[in-house]
Amino acid sequence: MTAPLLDIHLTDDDLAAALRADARTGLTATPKSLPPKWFYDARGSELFERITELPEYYPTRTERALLERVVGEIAAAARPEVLVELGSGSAAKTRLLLDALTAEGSLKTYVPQDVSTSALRGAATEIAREYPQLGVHGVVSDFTDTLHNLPRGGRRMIAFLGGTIGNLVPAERAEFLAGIHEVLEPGELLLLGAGLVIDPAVLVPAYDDAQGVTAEFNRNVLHVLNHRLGADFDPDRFEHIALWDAENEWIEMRLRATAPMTATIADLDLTVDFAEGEQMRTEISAKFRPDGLRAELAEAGFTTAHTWTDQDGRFALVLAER
Ligand code: AVJ
Repeated sequence: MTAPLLDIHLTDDDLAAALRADARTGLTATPKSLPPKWFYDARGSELFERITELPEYYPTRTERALLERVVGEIAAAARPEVLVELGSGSAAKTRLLLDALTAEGSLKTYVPQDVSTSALRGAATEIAREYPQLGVHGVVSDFTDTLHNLPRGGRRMIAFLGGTIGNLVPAERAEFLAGIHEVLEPGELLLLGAGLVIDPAVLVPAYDDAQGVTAEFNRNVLHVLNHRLGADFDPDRFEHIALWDAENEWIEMRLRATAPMTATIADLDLTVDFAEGEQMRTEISAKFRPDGLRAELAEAGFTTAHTWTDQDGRFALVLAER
């Protein structure tokens, strides 16, 4: 086995500065909001792993089963030499893809990307050991603004799975997809996983589970501000809200102040007041219609090669070509 390469384009200082900027912007805005990327410290990542195992949270297992069913078709259609995986957090899907792509015989290099150096180093080392014939070249970066730091050369397929595209509002999505289009060469590919618009009676409980794991995940962003920015939020006095916005076709998670509160964010020299009942947006998770997804990809310059969906029409995998 060759030790994996690791390019670090994002330091702890960069991350700390980004958190400070996001917290200041979001907490001084009206209405207040915080970006979902800050859920994922060690505790938040663990809570997300628990979410993926909840009976109500269908996306992860649906995408996985779909991928299991069609990964051979994806491999045969795509035949990439390089697999780039954005936000390579969870390893199970990676192995499905790597198994199929190595069986197809085209794959030479795996490029996992993540914001966490420690998570990426661990995952890259593990994959390098399991797939000794593959070159592994990890990239520590923020996927929304560091696409240009991806290694070039060899026909690439960028995989962006899990439905994380849904965390972006339409304008951000357009910019993100155009950015991917820009870094790809003609003939290179994007494999996108996206949650579909389904019955809100199924959708909403997936983001508001009976055990309250999602509620704790939502409140975790306040724990992150407490630990990383010396804030003094009382997370337990914020209530979890998940609602379906039918017009925008996204799930919106919010934290609702159950009493009037003042929080001090020491590292920002900032004090923020919450009125009783005030709601702060912490995440959108947009759901798509296959036509809409293809239209957004076309708008960014892609041609859509294939769309696969599960039998219940809950999740889609789209293979798009530059
Ligand atoms: C990891 C962004 C795909 O939007 O479904 C899970 C995050 N939020 N439960 C999603 C999440 C609440 C998840 N993604």
